[in-house]
Amino acid sequence: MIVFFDFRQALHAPVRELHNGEWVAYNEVPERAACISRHFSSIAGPEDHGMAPLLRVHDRDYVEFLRAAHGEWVAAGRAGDVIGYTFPVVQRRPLSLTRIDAKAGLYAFDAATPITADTWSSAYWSAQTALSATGCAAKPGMGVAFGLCRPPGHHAGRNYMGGYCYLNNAAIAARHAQGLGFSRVAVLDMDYHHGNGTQDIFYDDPDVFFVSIHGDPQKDYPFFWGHADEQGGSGAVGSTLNIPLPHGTQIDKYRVALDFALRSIANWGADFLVLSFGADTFEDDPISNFRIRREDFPVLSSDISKLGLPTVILMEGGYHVAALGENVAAFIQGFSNGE
Ligand code: OKP
Ligand code: ZN
Repeated sequence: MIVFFDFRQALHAPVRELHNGEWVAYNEVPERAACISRHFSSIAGPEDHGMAPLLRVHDRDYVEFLRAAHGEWVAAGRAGDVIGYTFPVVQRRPLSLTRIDAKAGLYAFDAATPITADTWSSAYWSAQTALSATGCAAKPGMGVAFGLCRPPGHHAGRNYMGGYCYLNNAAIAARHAQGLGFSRVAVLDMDYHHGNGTQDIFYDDPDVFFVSIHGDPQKDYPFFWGHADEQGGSGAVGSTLNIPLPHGTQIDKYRVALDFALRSIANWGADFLVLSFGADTFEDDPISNFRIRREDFPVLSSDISKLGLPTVILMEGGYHVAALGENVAAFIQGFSNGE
């Protein structure tokens, strides 16, 4: 399996995030990517596809904000990471506000997504990693490739960040696959948290099927999205499928949900699969509540490989750093078994 990663993805290192009224150490640490990469003997650097594929998903003003935010923060005399404190929950619209404080709130839905001096570089190369892996999976005879994306992407929307995510790598990959000639692209999101950004980007688009298996948002972040009744906008009803599962879910029930997701993808007639893979379904993950064991991961990936679709696997979450490399390697290994 070819693995893509760029060292600049590890530069982004926010100090802290706001959680339950307290500042806590940032969970999405650079070491996550490092410990995964150590489980692969050869790693390819991504090609630079430039800005165009990013702008097929994200608004230009949002991308410009991401790129310039930390510089504007420093120019305003601030120290530390950019974090907003005023969020427009009603009548949000593209105001041409100039204060960085205002923009930091306009373009975010939470306070878990700080911008550092290196965030743009890391997010940009994470997206390039997704693009290169997609191009590789799309080649006849290749079948599957792994983009070691970090920072992750699935919570980021067209013009907002959130949940440690800035650029939506999976959505950028899906649009890229379309550009390479695939007309029925499915996104399967297996991160513990619902991929609200990816869902939002494709909600009214009948040509991309978004399926997510995740912790029930009644109990878990991101709370406001990922409920079973969210099935796609008018003109695209049925092109979103949400499968929320309760705390404590183990491999047996998870596998039933995955089987349903895979049959739905096959019935929809997918010709390319983007897999948003989070290892935070692991039993000891510090911020999640499923009970998937290390030996379960290759069972899941083996099930997915039986779809027989060209597949790009993109890294999302997974926060038990000591076990993360092994868990991801086990998952990737199960995929390769069928090759
Ligand atoms: C990102 B991904 C932890 C509370 C949760 C944000 C979670 C983002 C998860 N202090 N805050 O989907 O793995
Ligand atoms: Zn997650």
